[in-house]
Amino acid sequence: MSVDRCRRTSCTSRRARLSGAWLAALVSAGYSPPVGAYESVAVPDGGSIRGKVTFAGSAPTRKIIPDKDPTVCGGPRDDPEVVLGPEQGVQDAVVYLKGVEKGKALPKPSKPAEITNHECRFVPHVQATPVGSIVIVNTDPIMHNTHGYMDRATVFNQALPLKGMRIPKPLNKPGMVQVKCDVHGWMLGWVYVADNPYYAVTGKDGSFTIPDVPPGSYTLVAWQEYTGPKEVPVTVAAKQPVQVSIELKK
Ligand SMILES: [Cu+2]
Repeated sequence: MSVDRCRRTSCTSRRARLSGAWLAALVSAGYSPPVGAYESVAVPDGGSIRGKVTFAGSAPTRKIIPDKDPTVCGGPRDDPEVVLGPEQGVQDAVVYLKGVEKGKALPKPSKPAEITNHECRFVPHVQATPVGSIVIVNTDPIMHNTHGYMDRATVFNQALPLKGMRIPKPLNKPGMVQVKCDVHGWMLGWVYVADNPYYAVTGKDGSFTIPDVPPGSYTLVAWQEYTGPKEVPVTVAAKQPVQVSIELKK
């Protein structure tokens, strides 16, 4: 992609440096050109997106049958695939604006995000954090092996044999990370890694607010682990709230 950019300007020598074997080596080493990177600007006239995510129908469940460490992990249970609150509101949906090029600065968390192995569940089950890092925690007196994937590629893979372990791991690439445990096959969690600040995780009633959005037209994505993503167009006017309702279904 940097080659396209070079075509419009004059950077023949840079193109030459990045050509052929060099570029292949960089790409295979995980390098991706910083094209389309998010730009931080002042947003004096931002509007807000307020909305509610709902689910059509009754909440499906999945059967969990722990086959290991029953004193910590508990017995068989039915876990909801969609956590529903009042009026079909969906808790723990991730809502975000797709492909935003500029806006307010990405927040710097006062401390890194954490995902905790607790009683053989990931707590929180769903979270969102800016690119940066996450601390993997084990509060159980048994071994967990926390394994994060993005598009089937490993993001982190960390054994935590002891209670009280806290291991920081980088989260450099934006996108949805599926978190599993290599010891307890039923454990499942999700971390949305954001490269722009316009995201939210829905509360118990399915509501969310995304503030300080530069006026313009966007694609809003609502994602839930069972239904997958749904995209809706949204237009934000200066200093105005816009209300959005999103109904998810499988
Ligand atoms: Cu585990």
